[in-house]
Amino acid sequence: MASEIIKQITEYLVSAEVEKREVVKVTANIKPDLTVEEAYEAQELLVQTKLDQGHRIVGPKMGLTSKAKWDQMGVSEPIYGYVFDYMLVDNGGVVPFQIHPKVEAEIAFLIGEDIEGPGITGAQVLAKTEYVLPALEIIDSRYENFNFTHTDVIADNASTSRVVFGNTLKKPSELDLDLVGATLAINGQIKDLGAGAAVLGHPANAIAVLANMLARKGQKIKKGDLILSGALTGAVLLNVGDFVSGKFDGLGEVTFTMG
Ligand code: 0L1
Ligand code: MG
Repeated sequence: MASEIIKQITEYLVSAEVEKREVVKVTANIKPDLTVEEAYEAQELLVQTKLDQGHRIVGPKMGLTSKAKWDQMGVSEPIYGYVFDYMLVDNGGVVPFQIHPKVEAEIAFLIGEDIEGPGITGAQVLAKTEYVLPALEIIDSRYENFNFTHTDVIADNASTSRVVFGNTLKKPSELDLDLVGATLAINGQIKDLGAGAAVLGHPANAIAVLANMLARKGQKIKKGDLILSGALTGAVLLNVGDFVSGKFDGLGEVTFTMG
């Protein structure tokens, strides 16, 4: 049973999302000493709130998966959140503008068998992955100016807002995912680029870390989960009307317009 303060944090963040309103970070406004455990408790309550509203989980997502982000945030572990069905936008579609969206190019994993930690490796993840596919993740922190601490962003469902999956599905054995390059272009101009190795050396490593983090809570990755493994590129700020294109080596193109 969640404590009153956890309920207050969850309500604060859910209403900010629904009302498309940025708010002061939880650690400045509600609980300065918010721990990682409490932040995931608030996230779990946020997830349960959405499930109670009738939304469906598409899969978990990994965030803060690069060494550069760890140094920036003063942490040594990625974070995770959850993607829901209402967050999905068709490839080529219009993404509704929320607060201050940013886009990242990612590789998604469609999981073919349950993956239960601890001790899971990237190789084990690849063996249990049905397909990999390209994705553009739109993150949209509910916090003013993306100003948050590690625990704030965990409570805020890792800034998750919208996701556009591409249409090219490949078996993981068909690609060297660490070598897959991606470019991110806005209105025809390349704004950033990267490769799979930016994600903990190999995107499958991020999924392995997820399995091991979930195991601490007695949870696992489930068959059928469609999981974002983390950003190959930096996060690029978007404006209304922007046309966004992510091109992935061997995995095709993903596009959307910012509505
Ligand atoms: O998906 C991500 O890597 C984002 C994690 C949260 C950090 C941010 O909002 O920049
Ligand atoms: Mg991301």
